[in-house]
Amino acid sequence: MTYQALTPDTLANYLRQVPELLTLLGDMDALDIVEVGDGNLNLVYFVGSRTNPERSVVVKQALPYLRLVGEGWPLTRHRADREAHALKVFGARCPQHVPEVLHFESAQSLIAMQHLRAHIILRKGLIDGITYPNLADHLSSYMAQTLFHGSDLYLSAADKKRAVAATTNTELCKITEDLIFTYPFEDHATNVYSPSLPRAALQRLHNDPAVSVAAAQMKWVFMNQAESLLHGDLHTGSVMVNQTDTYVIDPEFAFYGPIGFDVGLLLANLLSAYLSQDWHRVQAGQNAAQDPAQDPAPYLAWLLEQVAQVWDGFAQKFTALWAAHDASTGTSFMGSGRDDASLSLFREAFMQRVFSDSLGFAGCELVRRTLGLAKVAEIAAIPDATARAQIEVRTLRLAEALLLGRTDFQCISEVTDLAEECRTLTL
Ligand code: SR1
Ligand code: MG
Repeated sequence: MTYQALTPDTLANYLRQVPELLTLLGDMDALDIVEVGDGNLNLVYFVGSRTNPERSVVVKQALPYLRLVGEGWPLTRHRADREAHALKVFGARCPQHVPEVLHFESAQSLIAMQHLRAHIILRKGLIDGITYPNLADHLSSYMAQTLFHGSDLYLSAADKKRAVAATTNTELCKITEDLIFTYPFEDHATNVYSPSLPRAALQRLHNDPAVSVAAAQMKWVFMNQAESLLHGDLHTGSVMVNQTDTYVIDPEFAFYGPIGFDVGLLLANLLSAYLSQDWHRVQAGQNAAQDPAQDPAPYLAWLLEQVAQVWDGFAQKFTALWAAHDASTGTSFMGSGRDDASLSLFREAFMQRVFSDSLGFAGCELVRRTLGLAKVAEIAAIPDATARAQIEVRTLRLAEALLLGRTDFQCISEVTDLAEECRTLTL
């Protein structure tokens, strides 16, 4: 069948012809099919039985253009192949945090997967001030498992090179290269500046050669450091949560890149949640008749704990996987017969370099979420233009300090201290 962008009606007919989905969904005449996609790229359908809510799936279909912009920004549907492959690889490496693929058809660019009915998008949960007791533990485990097992520290040199070749993702990498590392750092036509953002804040960033150089250096690392199979777009909109589980979805940007890119994007989006809380918690207090004086402090502290625990947990788990692998195989990336001191020194230096990379990428992500085309709801949905600009100025200052000082930070508490300082800056 030639490709067809599906509607609720045509999707129902499609599903009838897929035996495994027919079995799973049961009575095909009693299905609710709703398009729920609010991302930037694809169609997303919730498909569920009216008679048995347990019987449901999510169907994701790539469009031949960028949904955020429309047909004026054509895009091949290759990303669905990339996503299906990445879901399978990550699912094998970390099954507890990756939704199961139930069906994939490349010709239709269509993936049917496990429906996470009891979960919500993490970004929304953070805007609503919800805490998740397992969040940092789960996300640090996910990153350690996926990033270690895709690297030369685990795979044979030949397998790793085959994996790099099999996962090129030229078009979506180009989106990242342009929209994260290039356009936000110049006065580009695709940038979107919020109405009250002071020109001085913009000029401070755009006119500083050190910032331009640092952004270009991070872009170079992104394009040239094929360390592991990355998720490639690991922001808080790519995570689904509830009080017990955490799932990482949407790896269509997956490719072999620098380990710090996944870590840095996640840290940046947690920091963005932190910097925007003053608005959201005050708003929640004003809207809640029973709790008019909501104190933002506990939630702010919880968010910074997540930042710290995500990094520390990731570093500890990645290093532990590495040490255990070396011990069980009796050899290491360095070669065989190396003394423990050399092995430890190499691991420490490696993790410190990943830390610096992560902070540089976090800085770029924070800049692009403020000045670039693709915004984040915790900031962009603030209706009070002055309050929004205040948060944007703080975000840009934090971004600049992370980007320029990325190799100076020794530990994550220095980053959380800096975020606390930036949160108090005034326009
Ligand atoms: C034009 S696509 C914009 C952004 O949406 C995706 O989620 C990626 O973050 C991309 O940069
Ligand atoms: Mg996405």
